Amino acid sequence: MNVLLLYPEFPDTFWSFKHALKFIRKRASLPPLSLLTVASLLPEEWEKRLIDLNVRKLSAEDLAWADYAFVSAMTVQRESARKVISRCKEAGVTVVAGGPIFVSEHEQFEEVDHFVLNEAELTLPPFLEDLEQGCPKRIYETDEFPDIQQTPVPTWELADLGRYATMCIQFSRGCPFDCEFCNITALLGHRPRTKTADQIIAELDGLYELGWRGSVFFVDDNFIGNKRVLKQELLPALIEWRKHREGLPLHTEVSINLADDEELMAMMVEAGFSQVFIGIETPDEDSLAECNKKQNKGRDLVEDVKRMQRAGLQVQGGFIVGFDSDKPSIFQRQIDFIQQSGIVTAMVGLLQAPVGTRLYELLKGEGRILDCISGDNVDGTTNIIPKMDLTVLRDGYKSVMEHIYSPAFYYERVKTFLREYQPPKIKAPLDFQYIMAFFRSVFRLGIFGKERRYYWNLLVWTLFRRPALFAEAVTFAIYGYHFRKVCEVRLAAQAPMPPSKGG
Ligand code: B12
Repeated sequence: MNVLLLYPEFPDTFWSFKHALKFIRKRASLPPLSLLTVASLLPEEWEKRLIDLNVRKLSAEDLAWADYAFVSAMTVQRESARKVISRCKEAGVTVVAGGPIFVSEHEQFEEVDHFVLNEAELTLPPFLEDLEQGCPKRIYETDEFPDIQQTPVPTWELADLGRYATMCIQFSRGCPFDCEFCNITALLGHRPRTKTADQIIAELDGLYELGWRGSVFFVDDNFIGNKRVLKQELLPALIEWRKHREGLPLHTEVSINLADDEELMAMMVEAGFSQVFIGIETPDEDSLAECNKKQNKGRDLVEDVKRMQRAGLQVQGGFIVGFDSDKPSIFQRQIDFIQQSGIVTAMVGLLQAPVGTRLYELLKGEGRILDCISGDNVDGTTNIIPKMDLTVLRDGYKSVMEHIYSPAFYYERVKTFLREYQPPKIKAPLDFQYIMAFFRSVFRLGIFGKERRYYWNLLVWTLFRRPALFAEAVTFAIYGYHFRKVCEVRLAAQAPMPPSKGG
């Protein structure tokens, strides 16, 4: 059996990092961990080829070789997923699909032969058994959650590691919190399920043996969902593992209550974590109450962020505007918050209601759901009818994005962050492409960029004030270029709202 593992292309979005990746000559930020995991669950004797359309093309030869195509996608990849599925069908290749977009809208994909939905650890084995018996069904789904201590190590060998900026591994699935707009608990449950420390060490060993020394993203929904297991098992094992290794700075996603636990922050930093993404959403207490984001309420959120930065963790943040409680003053409050906290990478989106969330059910009941979502939560679209006047919301959103990514605000925010940040000490070998990225940035941003005044100001300021953070300053200058490019495209297109049916 010859199997293609197909990952559709991402559009040019905030998280694609397309414009930044060019500086380090990489094609994509992360490989598709879903398909690398599915590959390990398929029979060993099957021949497998990973075709991530973000890093390479699907050729006629690939299609002629294949019996089956296993496709994985999230909603934002809808358009590319449709195209690649059609190409497979035209070439007579049987299509099996799984992953978030198919869980929420499989009825929209008539050409797919088999849907293996939810977590493959539970749904793939019955599909494979039926296939062997010659009677595979169209849909395999479950409302149970597997024990991921049985999940095999991803088949890293299938990915061309050199084409990616970062690698990804997963320690846990699920989140203990219950934010109304988030579909994680619907997809993966409330109780964080964790792998063992040995599993994670085996996964890291696999990457290390393949020569990987770059960053690794723990793609957990909330890495600190089970603090006891972290403190007693995983982090001590990671700290020990790191003693004899170089490189591999770690990133992950956490909830804001990490700021309350000095010991946990210190252990994470010692284990090699240097960056965390947090859903901050809004500085407005009423809006936090409205969306049931209890863990963010009643806090000094700016101080929480600074505490993490001082501990050695760069904080990236997710923000939302368009809650029913939001007043027109929210836009300026979000700008002020983002600037004061020094959150350089701030993902700001309009409130959306994904299928499967409580918000979706609630607004459906109120007749306020318009259409399916675009899948990109930073494109200024929404599938809900907001309480705030649509023009006010759209203009306010535009003004937030224009402000926070304007060179003046952006570079000032980078300085705010660099002033606070205590970088963790991770010994990493010098990567030639990162040195070249500096020279490319000099050329593109420092000579030809509209932001050149701010660029040179930041570099000189960093050299005098925080010389140890020079690499971070260059990286942020490059990120800023990407964010501005994405904003220019999105805002110039006047962000269609709501998105059209089926993308
Ligand atoms: C890593 C990640 C990313 C990476 C993607 C990189 C990559 N190449 O994959 C980055 C950071 C780029 C990213 C960005 C975004 N992401 Co994202 N991301 C995740 C995250 C945290 C982990 C995904 C992962 O690797 N999991 C580990 C693997 C092993 O699990 P899995 O993917 O679920 O796969 C399992 C099953 O789904 C199934 N399966 C999956 N595919 C297939 C295929 C077949 C054939 C079969 C049989 C089974 C199967 O089997 C697997 C094993 O059980 C998830 C949350 C989550 N926990 O899933 C969100 C998630 C996938 N992202 C989401 C979203 C919305 C986004 C963004 C739009 C913005 C945002 N809020 O983050 C952007 C858009 C991307 C872009 N470039 O524009 C949503 C998707 C919802 C949807 N319906 O599409 C999720 C579910 C988070 C959420 N809150 O809802 N993301």
